[in-house]
This record gives sequence, structure tokens and C-alpha cells, in this order.
Amino acid sequence: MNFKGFRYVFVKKIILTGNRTYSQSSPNKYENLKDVLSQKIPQHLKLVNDFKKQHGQKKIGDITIDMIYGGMRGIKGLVTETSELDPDSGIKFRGYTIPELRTKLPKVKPNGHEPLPEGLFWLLMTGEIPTQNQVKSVSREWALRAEIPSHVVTMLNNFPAKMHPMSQFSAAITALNTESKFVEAYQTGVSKSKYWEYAYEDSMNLIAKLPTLASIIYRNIYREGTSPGAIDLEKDWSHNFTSMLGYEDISFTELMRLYLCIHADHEGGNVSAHACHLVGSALSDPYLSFAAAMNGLAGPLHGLANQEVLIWITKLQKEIGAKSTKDDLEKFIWKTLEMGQVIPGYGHAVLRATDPRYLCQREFAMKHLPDDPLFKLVSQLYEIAPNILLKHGKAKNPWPNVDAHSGVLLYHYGLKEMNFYTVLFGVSRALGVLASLTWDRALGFPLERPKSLTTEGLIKLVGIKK
Ligand code: CMX
Repeated sequence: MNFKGFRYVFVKKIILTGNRTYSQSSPNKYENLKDVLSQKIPQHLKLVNDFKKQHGQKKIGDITIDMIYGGMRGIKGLVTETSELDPDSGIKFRGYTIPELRTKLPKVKPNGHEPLPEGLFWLLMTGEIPTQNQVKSVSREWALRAEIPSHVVTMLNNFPAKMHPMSQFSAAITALNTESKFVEAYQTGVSKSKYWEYAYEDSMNLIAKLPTLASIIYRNIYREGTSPGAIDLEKDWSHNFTSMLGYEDISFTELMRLYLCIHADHEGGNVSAHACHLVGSALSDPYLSFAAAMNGLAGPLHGLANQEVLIWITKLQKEIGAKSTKDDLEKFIWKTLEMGQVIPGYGHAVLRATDPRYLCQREFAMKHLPDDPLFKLVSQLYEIAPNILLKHGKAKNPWPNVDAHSGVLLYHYGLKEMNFYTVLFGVSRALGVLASLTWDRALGFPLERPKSLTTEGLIKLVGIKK
């Protein structure tokens, strides 16, 4: 039997064992996320409906021609309940900053220092900081729902190794919609008020399966198709993920917990969140909606930038050598800009300061890998690149974003396959965009259909006579 065939049998057997355990000890209903959501949704729906009734006709902004041609920057046109991005202080998840969440969200007892993504998901969904037991119940549910159907495993095993991991990831997510509860319910004519329940079930199932999908892709491409092994019901989501990828260093698992929290959500207008929301508005199921998000994340101006940063840094090292002076780095940055390329990991469509997601990764690096040569290089670049971008005069934000740091941390722990980095971003992004998608259905958002105009139409609209 070849490795690929062996792997599937092994994963399936253990996960089925897990299902039996589930029926013996299902989570306490007061600690179940869906129960809490069932209470929250009617309250929030009432608030939204009352607000619309009272203020639905109020104007909240003006739109200029530049905004229309400029990628709709600054147009307030979406409702996203899970997070909000401030240009100066960065992302807030349900009102909490990243440093606050690193303190408040539950960690693995007794030695964990980083928050668990399960806790962040609970917060994004409900607006409440969960208890240790509530987080545990999510870990367990995700472990129990992680099984991958055989047709998806076969499909992944047949993809050529040269196919980009993000293409494999997106295709597998699309193929997983054979499992959609939302599709099943829609076809039987379920009431609109219940859509969210099926969107929730699909979202939970999909999030649970993503680490297994990602690990199969990783091992097929970079580890000769070896088995990712079994899901352990006692481990949290991130720990199962790092084990399936083949990494046993607990510091790496801690990094993964942090990584999977900070990449989860960035309000609603970024490409991946917006794509998921838009496609979902056609009542495409959560699998199809999330696959759309992943296709957007795979672009170099969005999530692929984390891969591009490391490729760029490796090129820099090759060209300059191991020891780089400030002068060498300046020259290399200018050369990149003069070739008409962007400095990957710098700039942002909304942020106008150093990304707090960059800063918390820097904090992690200072604690765990202060002497790592690549980390030192990234720190040097942080001192130099913003001034050059300011002198260059184009980028509205010369400061580093989340992608400027993540690759260096992964590289330190031995995950050196840069093409895979965006898949990790994608696993995390599921938490935010699928929490939002569940709320989209709970609030009964309609098909999204903004008005577009031709240039001719715009010229007429502003009253220019030819
Ligand atoms: N290096 C060089 N030039 C840059 C730049 C950078 N890092 N960031 C912006 N610019 C340029 C833009 O290309 C644009 O040039 P043109 O006028 O010639 O088209 C000009 O500055 C103005 O752009 P902006 O308004 O400051 O930035 P945008 O909102 O258009 O784009 C972003 C934002 C992130 C795409 C851009 O800063 C960029 O390309 N950065 C590098 C890629 C990157 O790190 N992406 C990850 C973002 C985080 C994420 O979503 O994952």
C-alpha cells in the first residue's frame, strides 16, 4: 500500500473512534456555543430592526468619484459585527485589542501563554469572553467534526505537487460542500429564520476540517504523502494542527495559537472577508463562500504577501550575504522600488500605523527567538524601510503589516516551505469570516447588489457638458 492510501485509512479509523466517545459525553448544554447564539440572535435582530425602523433613511456619508475609481476606499457600505479596524490603533475583535485578548482569553492550563483560537471564535460569535470550559467544549466539537470525506482525500492525493497549496486548499473546500447541511436544508424549504443554524453547522464542520485538509496538502507536497496521523480529542485545535503537520515543539504550538488568533478577522471590507460575505449573500453555502474568500486571500496584495515577504528576504540574503549593513539594506529596498515592485509586508489599505499584529509577533520573537538571524534582519528592516517608503512618497502607510513578520517565525521552527504560509493564514481567516457569515444569515441580509456606472454615466452624473 502506498503512503497516501495508508494515511486515509488511519485518519478515518481514529476519527470514527472519536465519534463514539462524543455520544458518551457530549458537552454540557450551558457550555454549548449554539445554545448561547440561539439566545443572542433574537436580541440583536430586534436591535437591528428597531434601528432600521427609526433611522433607516439617515445619510451617513458622501461618495466621491475618486472613491469609486479607488477601490471603494472609505465608502461605508457593509455591516460586520465581529471586528472593527481603526487606522491608528488597529484591529479590535468585538471591541478588544490584541494585547487585551492575549491577557483575557483562556489559555491551555497550566503552561500555556497564548490565547486559544477557540476562545477568539467564541468571542467573535457571541461578543463575550468565554470561560475555560466553554473553550474546551469548542476544542472538543472541532476535534469531533474533523473527519474528511474520502472523495476529498482522493482528490487531494491526485493533485500534482506543482499545484500551489492555496489552489489545492480552495478546490478541496469547494469539494467539501457535498457535506453542506445548509444545502440540504435549503432544498427541503427550510424557513429563512433558520438559515443561520445550518450556516453555523457548516461553519463549525468546515473550521474543524481545515487543519486536517491543510496537513494533507502539506504532507503530500513536502513530506512524500506521509500520514498526518490522528486527531486527539484531548488536544486543542492548534495542537492537533501542529501535530498533524509533524511539529512537536510546544513553542511552535504556542506560536500557532497566537498566529491562528491574530489572522482571524480584519473587519468586513478586506478581500477575503468581503468575498465570503458577497458570495454568501447569493445563499451559496459556507463551503462555497469560504472557498471564494480563499481565492482572494491567495492574491499577492492580500494573504500571499506572507509568502512574498520571505521570498524577498531570502533574495536579499542571497544578494547581500549573511551580514548586511544598513547601507546594503537601503540599496536593496530602493532597487526593489525602482523596479516598480512593492515592498512586501509594508503598507495597508486602512491602517496608518504599525500593525498590532506585527507588534505581537515581534514580542513573541523577542521572547522565544531573540538571536535568530532572520528575526534580526526583520528588525533591521523595520528600522529602515518606513523612512524609505516615506521618501519614495507613494505608499499612504509606510509601516509593516501582519505579513512582514509571520514567515520569519514559521521559518525559525522549521516550517520553511514558504508557498504553504498563506494556507495557515486561510485556516485562521475561517474563524472571522465564517462567524460573520453565520451572523449574515441570522440578520437576514439580502443579496448584495451595489449599483455600477459606466464612465460615460459618471460624467453625466456630475453634470459635465461635452
Ligand atoms: N511598497 C511599495 N509601494 C507601495 C507599497 C509598498 N509596500 N504599499 C503601497 N505602495 C504604493 C501602491 O502600489 C500605490 O502605487 P500606485 O499609485 O503606483 O498604484 C501607492 O503606493 C498608493 O497605495 P496605497 O493607497 O498606500 O495602498 P493601497 O491601499 O492601494 O494598497 C496594499 C494596500 C497592502 C495592497 C499595499 O500597501 C501593498 O501592495 N503592500 C505590499 C503587499 C502587502 O504587504 N500586502 C499585505 C497586506 C495585508 C493583508 O491584507 O494581508
